[in-house]
Amino acid sequence: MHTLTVLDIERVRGQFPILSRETKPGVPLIYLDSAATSQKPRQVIEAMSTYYERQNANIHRGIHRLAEEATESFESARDKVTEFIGAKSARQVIFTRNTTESVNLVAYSWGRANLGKGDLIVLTEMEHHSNMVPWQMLAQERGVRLAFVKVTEEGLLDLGSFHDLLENKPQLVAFTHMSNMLGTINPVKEMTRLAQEVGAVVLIDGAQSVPHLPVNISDIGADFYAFSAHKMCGPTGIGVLYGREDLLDEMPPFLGGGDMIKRVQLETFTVNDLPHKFEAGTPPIAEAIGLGAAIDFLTSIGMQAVHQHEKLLIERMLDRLEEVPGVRVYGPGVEHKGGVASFSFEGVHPHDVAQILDGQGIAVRAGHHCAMPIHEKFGLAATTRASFYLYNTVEEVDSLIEGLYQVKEVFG
Ligand code: C6P
Repeated sequence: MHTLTVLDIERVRGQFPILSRETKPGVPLIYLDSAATSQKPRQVIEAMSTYYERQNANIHRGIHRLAEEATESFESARDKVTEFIGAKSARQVIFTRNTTESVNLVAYSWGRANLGKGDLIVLTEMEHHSNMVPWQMLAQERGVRLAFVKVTEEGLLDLGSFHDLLENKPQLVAFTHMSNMLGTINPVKEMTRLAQEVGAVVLIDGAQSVPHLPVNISDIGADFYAFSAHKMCGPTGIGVLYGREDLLDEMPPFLGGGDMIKRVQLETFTVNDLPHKFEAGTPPIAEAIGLGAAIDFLTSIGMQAVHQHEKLLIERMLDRLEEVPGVRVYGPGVEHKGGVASFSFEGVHPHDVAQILDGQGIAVRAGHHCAMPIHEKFGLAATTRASFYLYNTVEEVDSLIEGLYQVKEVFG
């Protein structure tokens, strides 16, 4: 069992309590929906309960013992994020609610301060709604133009179309590191360099990359980078916005309230230093501590090992899907693909596929995965998507394939 992987898979799985549950008597859970949200290891759950049981207090405010300990745990989580993503300073790491809020923060603060009528934002056709709608809102409000890098039939970004759009000297270029529908891993370092050469600010949506690949943001060189804790073994309710320090310094605050100020008078206020300037109100303290524990967990395994393990699973999945009649997989081959496979099944609605699989304990996602434009591009309203993480096994991939044969049987 599990001989091919670089991970000690039984040990990894043993750390996720939920993986030992059954979905109904005698039917073990096969969780293939980690692109939506990952499962959480025991050490994340325990770090959060320890905070509530031993340290619970508000941070940056009190001078009592608990407040000091809570502040230290919260800020130490920020230090862990800083190191994990290769940022130069903790001042560049802003805690938000999720990737979506991180992108919105940039659109509201940087976007509204810097973009106006006639300016150009370049996005791609494969963006998640989170990296599309905030820019559409800005475009509608300010008369900013939007243009989209094309996606090829194979599911790769058309770099010729990227080059052409850069000739129009966009002010902002925003793209995903890894597509949540196609699984495509984009050449983000090269794209960042090219966009910055024409003077654009670059934002990368890292919601699907930071959890699954080794990511060094300083090496990539992007100006902004966004991701969520809940997809990387951490809790819901906390995300990260990394930003270039001089840009963050110049940007106006996003939300106003406690903690983001230095001094408040009746009519005016002075803004706090980074990163607190962008963290108004009581932050998600237990969640930050949980994210810190998730980073310790992932670091102990190694992101390269996580990535290699998922490569093995996706390779197996793509190989085996080929033998199932009527299945079409979207996105590139394994060379450019992370652990995500979206597919259609001729004559069967994705919701029906997901429902039959659910009867066998297999959790997959069916729908547009908050990426309607890329589905439309391929003439689809929805797909079924299996997505992997470090706790999935080759045997689970095989169970999925067997499940698909059952779908075939039911629908003839
Ligand atoms: N994609 C999926 O099932 P939030 O919801 O803010 O944590 O993440 C948004 C987001 C942004 N970009 C990409 C590439 C994403 O995949 C996601 C979340 C989930 O595919 C939920 S729709």
